[in-house]
Amino acid sequence: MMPAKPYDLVIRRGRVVLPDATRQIDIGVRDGVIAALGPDLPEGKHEVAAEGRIVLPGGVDSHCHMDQQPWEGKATADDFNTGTLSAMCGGTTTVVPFAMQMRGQSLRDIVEDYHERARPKAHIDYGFHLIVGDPSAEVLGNEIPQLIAEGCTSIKIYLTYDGLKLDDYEVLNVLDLARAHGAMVMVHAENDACIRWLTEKFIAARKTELRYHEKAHSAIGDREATFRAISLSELIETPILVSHVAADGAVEEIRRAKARGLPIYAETCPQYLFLSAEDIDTHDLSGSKCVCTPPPRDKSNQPAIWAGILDGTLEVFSSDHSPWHYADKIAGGPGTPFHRIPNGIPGVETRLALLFSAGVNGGLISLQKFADLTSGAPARLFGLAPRKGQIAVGADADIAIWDPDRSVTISNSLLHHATDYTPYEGQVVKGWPVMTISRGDIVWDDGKILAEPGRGQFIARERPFPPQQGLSKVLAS
Ligand code: DUC
Ligand code: ZN
Repeated sequence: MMPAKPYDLVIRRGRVVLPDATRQIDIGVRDGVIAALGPDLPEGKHEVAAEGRIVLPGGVDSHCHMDQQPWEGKATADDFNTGTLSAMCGGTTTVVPFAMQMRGQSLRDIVEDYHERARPKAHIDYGFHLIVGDPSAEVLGNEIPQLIAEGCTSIKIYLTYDGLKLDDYEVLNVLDLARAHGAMVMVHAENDACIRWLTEKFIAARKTELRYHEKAHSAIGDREATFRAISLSELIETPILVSHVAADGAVEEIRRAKARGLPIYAETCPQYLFLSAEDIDTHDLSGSKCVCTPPPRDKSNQPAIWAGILDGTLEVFSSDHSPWHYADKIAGGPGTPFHRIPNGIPGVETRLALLFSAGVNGGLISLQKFADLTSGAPARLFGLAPRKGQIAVGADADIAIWDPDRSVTISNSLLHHATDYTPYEGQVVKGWPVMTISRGDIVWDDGKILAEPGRGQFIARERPFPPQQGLSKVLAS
């Protein structure tokens, strides 16, 4: 019998976080794939000593904006080079940014352009969600079905934002299409009319300070839009994922929908646990560093977000990384009214450490739960599993090795994104990713960047759900 080919890499004696247990074992990697898990594996060509470390599946960040075409006037600060570099240095091995179609554009053209932007620059693997801002007959009938067949198996829709927002009729069309093709639909669920109406009233009353940003994006509007999205999904009988859940009302609606057996999934982000409306409420424009939508809410909302994480109402923890240079945030100068501050904050590199510190080291969640929120669940829900999202034989060797005891004071100087600030400056975390491995390559080794732009690969994702050919109940009745 031929002797087995040696492993390219063996990760030795770490505490390996498997889907159902944590075990002190070795991981043998061959040809970029996990080939063996177990004690005392034979020596590999390359060895990594992981004793005392926690070995987690590399993070999957299923909500991050990179090199997106101008959004509210300017392009995002990160392209695929700096965006994926930042992700990888934070323990993430797969990102799914957004190919964004606005009114009048061809989605096919946007996706082709996005491939060109990503291919030469990405350090780690990536896929694209399809933002559908103009669900014309051509887009629904031809472009989206082809793009889904090519591996872009998720759609993002907005219920607010000029140039992007869909009305309920259009939402129904998109949901119907997703049902037929087994795609996931992510919904940005804020009530557009409430935002516009409240903004107009505040501005007319000269209430222009940054703190009115949170008030204009009322949590009542989030609850309404979340319930509406759930209702439209129920009518069409197709799953949705509610993006960036920020407040208790939306959590309650999602919990109720799940209790009724509806296939409603949901995501939250670090800004709803580790920032609050207080961070925006500054006398100068420095609070703009935390302006995003939905906005961080009052601190009293944070327990509801934790409760949603703990009871499974919120199954995905993503970053919504959407970086701006600070100068672009404050380009309007002193006194800029809240509604003229561009929305979005960076966070792709700090997402995992913030949750690990407060969640795992804080004793709130297990390592399995952490791995599922940040890697397993997004991989399953967005068609990346079983290749991504878990440490298992046959999966890609996408791995992050953590020092669970390292204390780090977050500072922008530590991070690799292109923007010049982090909203988490000064926050102290315990637990830090010290090595990232992507398809068996060590790409980040405790301060050393070992990857070149362009090594990341586009991942054609599976359809998350079986395509439904039959009529939904309401049409068949
Ligand atoms: N909110 C989003 O949903 N996306 C990008 C920026 C933001 O603030
Ligand atoms: Zn976003």
